[in-house]
Amino acid sequence: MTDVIATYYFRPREGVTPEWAAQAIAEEQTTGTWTDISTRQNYVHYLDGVVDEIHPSGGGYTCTIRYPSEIFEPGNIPQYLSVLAGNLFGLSRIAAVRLVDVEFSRDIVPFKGPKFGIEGVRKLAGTVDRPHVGTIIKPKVGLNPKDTAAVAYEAAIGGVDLIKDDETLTDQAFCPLGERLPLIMEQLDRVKSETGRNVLYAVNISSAGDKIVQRAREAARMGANMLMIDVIVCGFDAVRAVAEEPGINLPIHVHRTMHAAITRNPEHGIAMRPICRLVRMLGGDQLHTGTVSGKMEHDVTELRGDNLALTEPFFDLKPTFPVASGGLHPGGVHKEVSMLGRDIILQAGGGIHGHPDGTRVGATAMRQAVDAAVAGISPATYAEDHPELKRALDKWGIA
Ligand code: RUB
Ligand code: CA
Repeated sequence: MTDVIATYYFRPREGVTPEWAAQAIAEEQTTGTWTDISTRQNYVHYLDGVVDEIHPSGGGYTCTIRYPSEIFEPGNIPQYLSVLAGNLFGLSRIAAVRLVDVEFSRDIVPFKGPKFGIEGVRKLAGTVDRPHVGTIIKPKVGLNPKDTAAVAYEAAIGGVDLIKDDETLTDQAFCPLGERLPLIMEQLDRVKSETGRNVLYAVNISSAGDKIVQRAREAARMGANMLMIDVIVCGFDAVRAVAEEPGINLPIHVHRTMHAAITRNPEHGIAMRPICRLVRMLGGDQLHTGTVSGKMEHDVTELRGDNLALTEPFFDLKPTFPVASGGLHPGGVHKEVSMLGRDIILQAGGGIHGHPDGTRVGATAMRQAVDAAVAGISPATYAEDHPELKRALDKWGIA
């Protein structure tokens, strides 16, 4: 047995020493409470959290706390989170605290991780090492199943590798999943017969805790080739439940709506890093981690580290494909690729469907931007003999 090591940033309230604050976290999360207690038997000590190091950092301090792995119930993710990221956020003598990273020990990672991973997803899409291009069907809600499928066809024939539902589209009356999914798959089959390309569609199965596995099973039965789960709103264990369900052999695209409520504040909450590690171990084949040129707040250093957490060696688990999404358009692609590398899925909703010549041309423009970036040619130069890209750059500029 080894320990689980968690790194926290914290800022004590005035008059509270960093040593006291770090110790308060370690005790609250393990065997202690706010005062001495008479029920504490000697044999309980081996479960104590141990404060390892405290360093000044930013306006506060960073510490590492070692948790004995016996305090965790193997496989119980809600319980892991109660230890690593539970009551500590509310301690009133600590002004702010953020879980920055976690190093898990092998004995509490009984999970199989991604079934497909980057290599498996590339195999399905037929790519070797270029960035993938994805799109979110827009408008995010409102289209009927037939029009949704028509947009999917246009995006696929234009060149995207992946199409996904948006986070708020699940199984509403205006676009029932049971109608939308078969119609989209029909259009993707058409694209396959016309071009030989296999385009993936991540259907959003995010739903109640007692329904999501059943919804995944039904989607698989209806011919889905990828599933999408919104991990923060559904809960981490939803990813595991679907990934481990026997008979479902589909890649899982993991979206993270609501994450910024806990990840955005650099002083308080939970960084994206532990979320990356959890999603990878639980079986997410693709995970949103952010862009360097898009519309969502980001920190480039954190983002690159987050993508590394998805792809670096981690026991024997396959790597998870990082997804850059949110305000992306062809003019930002070179920046994304130069900062994030080629093992990346570049997703554009507005940046494809907002192209002046429509979705199909918008998808082509994104692919051209990727080709330019991979060839090391500037977008402006590449656009000289690629009018689709040129029109996109004229509209949105170059990031
Ligand atoms: C992007 C979009 C996604 C964002 C969320 O649409 O719908 O939900 O990816 O952000 P558009 P993140 O391309 O039109 O902006 O990926 O950072 O979680
Ligand atoms: Ca969205």
